[in-house]
Amino acid sequence: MTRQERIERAYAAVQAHKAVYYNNGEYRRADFWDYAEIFEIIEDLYEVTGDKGLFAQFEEMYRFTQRAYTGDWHKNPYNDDIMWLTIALTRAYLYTGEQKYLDTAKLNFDKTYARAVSEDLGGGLFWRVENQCKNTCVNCPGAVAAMYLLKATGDESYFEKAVYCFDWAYRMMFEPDTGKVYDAIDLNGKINKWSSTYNQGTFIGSALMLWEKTGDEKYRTAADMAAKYVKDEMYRGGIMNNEESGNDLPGFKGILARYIRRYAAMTGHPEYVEWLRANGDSAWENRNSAGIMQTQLGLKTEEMEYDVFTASAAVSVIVNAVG
Ligand code: 7K2
Repeated sequence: MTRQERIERAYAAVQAHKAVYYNNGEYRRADFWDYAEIFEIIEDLYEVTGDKGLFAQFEEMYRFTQRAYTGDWHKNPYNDDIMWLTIALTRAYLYTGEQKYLDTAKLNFDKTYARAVSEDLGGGLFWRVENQCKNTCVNCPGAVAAMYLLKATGDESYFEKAVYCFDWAYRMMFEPDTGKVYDAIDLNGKINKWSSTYNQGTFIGSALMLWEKTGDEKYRTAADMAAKYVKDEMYRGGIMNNEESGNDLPGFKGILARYIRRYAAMTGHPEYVEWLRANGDSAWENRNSAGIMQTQLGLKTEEMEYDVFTASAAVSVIVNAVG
């Protein structure tokens, strides 16, 4: 397939998902962080195409966050949710220069970081306001969010925060010899060693951003190992055909896809984009009559209504497979 054909397929996948789920400026039944991650898919489409026509949709999506969550998200007890939406809004600022996106992102990152950070369990951020566990899904997105805020503001204190969150994940949640990223640790010190596509993805992403900034090979090697683990150990280079059950697992591989694209581009490893393409091709062949794809990328999509986040995963894979 040519690059142009891949771009056309990416638009077709986004449009099919919008046709089913988007109405009146909102994605129906998308939760706070589902919304943030769907927002990021539209941003990925901008990154791979440079199409400024997408900015109107950023604005619509921003307006929805204001209507639904107001400008101050502190009522949401999930610190991770706020990191995800910070990432989406800071990216929107970096592409458009629209100051209000950055103002909202910065205010919410700052408040959330302050309430989540502690020295317990070796440092890092708590997952929720009850302060019961520290999870990769808040610390790696926290590091990514801080690195985007550094780019947006030039304020080096965000770099220190990114290092703090990532180094915690590196020390507590990572197996340097295999590249496996764990999920979480609770206050009793019990570690959940389960690995998932989204945690591998944000670990790779935050390591890459720190490598780009510092040139420190520790970060590059960490990204290499985590990328290798997800492609070669979790999936044996094949089709991602799991994470189909659970509230939010079905959307996770969409998060991985964007960081795999960047990994391939930044490190000169085209085989990683080829892997995304094989996954995207399989999903597309398995789409239903509405152009919707389920999250088991190797299985036929039924003629039924899937959850909006579930159905976004393959869209992200196809968008990011443009490379
Ligand atoms: O237990 C955490 C995390 O460590 C684990 O990986 C996932 C598995 O579940 C939660 S994180 C999921 C939350 C994200 N924020 C919004 C919440 O609605 C959602 O439960 O799924």
